[in-house]
Amino acid sequence: MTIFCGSILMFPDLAFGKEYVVGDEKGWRTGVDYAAWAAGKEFFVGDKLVFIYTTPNHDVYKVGNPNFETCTVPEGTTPMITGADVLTLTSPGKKWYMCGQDGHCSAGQKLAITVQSQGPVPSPIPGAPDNSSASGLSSYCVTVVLLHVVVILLVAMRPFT
Ligand SMILES: [Cu+2]
Repeated sequence: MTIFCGSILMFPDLAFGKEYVVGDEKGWRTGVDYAAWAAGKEFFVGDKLVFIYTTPNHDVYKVGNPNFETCTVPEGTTPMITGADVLTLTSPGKKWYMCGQDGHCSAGQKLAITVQSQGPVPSPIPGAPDNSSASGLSSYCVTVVLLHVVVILLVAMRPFT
């Protein structure tokens, strides 16, 4: 258990900041079911979405729900156009993305995801609510490791008789 806990404490970032290529090998284009792609995936703050597509055939707009539903490009918004756009999920909640090229969104080139606030590591913000079981496990691990350190110190400092 101590070794297991030690691994969690030493390598917390292994379980943090996942990168998702939208559509996997199909990338970002028409003819892909992005609802099916997103189904079953869990997105957390700190994860990244990568949109891979041919330019200038496609682009990526981050939109609100009404624009998403109606496939309307929001006025005054600049799309991402590099063909390999990396987007870090910085806040929890529902997120919507669509292609702004004529007819693409209504042909299914749109993605809706829900971002969760906590990854499976302790929150770096002191005093933040800490209610995930994984975080609970890490706290437990910290306690276990600290107890071991205390016991080792006590044994080491015990006067020889
Ligand atoms: Cu497109």
